[in-house]
Amino acid sequence: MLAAPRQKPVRIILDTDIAPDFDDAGAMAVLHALADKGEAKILATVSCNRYPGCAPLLEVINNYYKKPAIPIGAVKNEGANFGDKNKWNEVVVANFPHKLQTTDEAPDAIGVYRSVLAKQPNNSAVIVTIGFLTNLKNLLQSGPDKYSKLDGAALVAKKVKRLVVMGGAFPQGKEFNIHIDASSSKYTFAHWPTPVLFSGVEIGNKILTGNRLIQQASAHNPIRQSYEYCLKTYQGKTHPTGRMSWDQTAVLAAVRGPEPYWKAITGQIKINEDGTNEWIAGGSKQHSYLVEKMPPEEVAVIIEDLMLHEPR
Ligand SMILES: [Ca+2]
Repeated sequence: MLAAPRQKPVRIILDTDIAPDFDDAGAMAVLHALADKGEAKILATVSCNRYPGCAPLLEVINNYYKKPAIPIGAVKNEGANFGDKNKWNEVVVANFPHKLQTTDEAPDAIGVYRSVLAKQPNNSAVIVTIGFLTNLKNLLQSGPDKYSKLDGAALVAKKVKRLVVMGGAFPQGKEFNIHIDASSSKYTFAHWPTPVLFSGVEIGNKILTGNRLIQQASAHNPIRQSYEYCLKTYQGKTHPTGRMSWDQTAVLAAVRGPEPYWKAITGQIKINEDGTNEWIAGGSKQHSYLVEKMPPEEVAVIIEDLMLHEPR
């Protein structure tokens, strides 16, 4: 049998709030696994969260997977600042050497986005956001600079093939990533010039992972350490069945596409002032959201297999 023609790796920028919840750590494991399989190329990892441990944890995880050259950026000024009471982020960061001591030391995410995007082939980059939309609003509103003569909206239109979002509830509802910075969410989806794919909260709700990871991964693995600590302590309780895998679903869909895991329904999202979202069926924008196709238990196995990937 002939091998399938090798696809070019999908060029990914990951935008994460890695601190209020720990599925972001799982999502980074999935992304690094797909990169090591040749399916993805990680262009940058940026934080949309000013919480001090975010950029250091991005550095720790990128280093663990032997990709220390991946640019790291962070939101500046008015960005949200969220962690969890159990301080899992700092607990894990403290176990590894790292140069960035706090998120404030990372360069502005907008400079990172613009410098990376300017160098990409046209219509090639995929941005995955698994946090707040603050950076992406700022990117769209950015002006020309030393990296590109294009303003942010034109740069995105030229370079970004697709935005994939863990956020929203479909067909309507209220979800954390969207409502924390509702005005940025509203602006971003109203002005984004290329297709946007949403993995709503209802998708990851049914995909539980972590229990195999904490038994089988290396004890030195920061993703295992995140899950091992959080499955006992997160939000003051234990999580014996594992954790919902919202952020991993967005990364998987960004790299491999919705199929065969999910179907995609097209239309248009509407974000309200209070951060709730609605769906306009048949709307003219190029928006779509995932609906279940493969049983969630089967998707969980595929995601957790990727989370168990160890660096080469
Ligand atoms: Ca997240």
